[in-house]
Amino acid sequence: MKEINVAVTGGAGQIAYSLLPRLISGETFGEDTKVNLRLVEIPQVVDKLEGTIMELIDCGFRQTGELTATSDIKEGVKDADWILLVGSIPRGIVVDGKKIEERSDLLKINGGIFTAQGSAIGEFAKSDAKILVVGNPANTNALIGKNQANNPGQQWFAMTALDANRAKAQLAKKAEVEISAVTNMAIWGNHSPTMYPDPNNALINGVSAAEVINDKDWIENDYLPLVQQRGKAVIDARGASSAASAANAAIDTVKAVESPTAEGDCFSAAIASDGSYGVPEGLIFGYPLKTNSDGDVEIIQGIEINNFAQEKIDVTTQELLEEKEAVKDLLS
Ligand code: NAX
Repeated sequence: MKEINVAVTGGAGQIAYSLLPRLISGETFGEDTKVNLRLVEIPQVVDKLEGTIMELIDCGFRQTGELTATSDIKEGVKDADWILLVGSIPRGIVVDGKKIEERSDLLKINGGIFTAQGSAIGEFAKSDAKILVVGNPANTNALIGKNQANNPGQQWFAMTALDANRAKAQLAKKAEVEISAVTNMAIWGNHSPTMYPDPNNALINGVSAAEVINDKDWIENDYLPLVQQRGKAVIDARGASSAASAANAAIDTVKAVESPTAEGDCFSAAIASDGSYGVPEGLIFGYPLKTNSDGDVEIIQGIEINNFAQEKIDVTTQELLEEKEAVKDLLS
C-alpha cells in the first residue's frame, strides 16, 4: 500500500468527528492508500483525542495507518502531504475577558493562529503539501497561512465546496431534477454571505441553470439569500453549525484536487488569485477550478460574467480586501 500523512487541526471539534473516519476509510485517498493521521488540538483539549483515536481504531478500516494526537503543530504537520486546518476560534468566545463579537477581532485572533500554523507548514510539511482551510474566516486565514508558509510548492485552498453543494441542492430542488444533473457550480469570492453562487454558468443537464429555471425573481430574491444564509439557517434549526455537510464538503474538495475534473465540469474552492477575472493578485478568492491530467489545479478561464454577476463579484472582492486590510500587520 502507498502511505500518506494527513494532519487535521480542530481534531476534537464537531466537523472533525464526521470528517476523520472518512479520511481513513479508503474513500478519500483510495482503497490502496494507508493514511497516517495526525490530530492537532489546543493543549486544553488534546487529551480528548485519545477517545477519538479509540473510535477510529474501532472502525476497523484496513487503510488506517498510524494515528497520533498532539498539541504541537510542528509535530502534527511534519512531512504532511495534506493538512486540513479545521480548528479556529468561533465568534462569541471569551478571550482575555473579552467576548469576541466583532469580525475584525475574530480575524485578528484567528490570524494569530494561522501565522503560527502557516509558519510550521512552510518549514515542516512536504514541499508539495496541499492545505485546505476550513476554519473561518477561511479565505483570510488561508491568506495569512500561505503568506507565512512562504513555500511556493505548497498549495493553499479555502473551502467553498459546502456553498457549492448547497447551491446545487437548491437549483436541483427548484428545477425538480436529481442533484447529479447540476454541474459546473462556481462559487465566486469569499466563504461568507457575500459569495456569489453562479446560476448562469451552472448547468442542469448541460443547459444554463438560470435558463432552465427561467425565473429571475426567484434567482435574485430567493436562491441567492437561501444559499448565502444557509449556514445561519442550519444554526437556527439545529442549535449548532453545519458539521456533517462541512465534513462532506472537505472530503469533496480533497477528492476534487486529487483527481482530474470531468470535461465541462468544475469544482469550487478559493485559491490565490493570479489576477484572473480582475481580482487582485494574491487574494484567496473562490473560483471555478479544474484539476488537469497532470494533477495541477487551474482556474477555469473564459467564463462569461454578466453585469449582475460582476456586481456581486465586486462586492465579495471588496469584502476580502477589507479583511486583508484588517490583518495587514499579520501579513508582513
Ligand atoms: P468546533 O468548535 O466544534 O471545533 C473547533 C475545534 O478547533 C475545537 O475543538 C478547538 O479546540 C479547536 N481549535 C481551536 N484552535 C485551535 C488551534 N490553534 N489548533 C488546533 N485546534 C484548534 O467547530 P467546528 O464546528 O468543527 O467548526 C470548525 C471551523 O469550521 C469553524 O471555524 C467554523 O466556522 C468553520 N466552518 C467552515 C465552513 C466552510 O465552509 N469553510 C463551514 C462549516 C463551519 O462553519
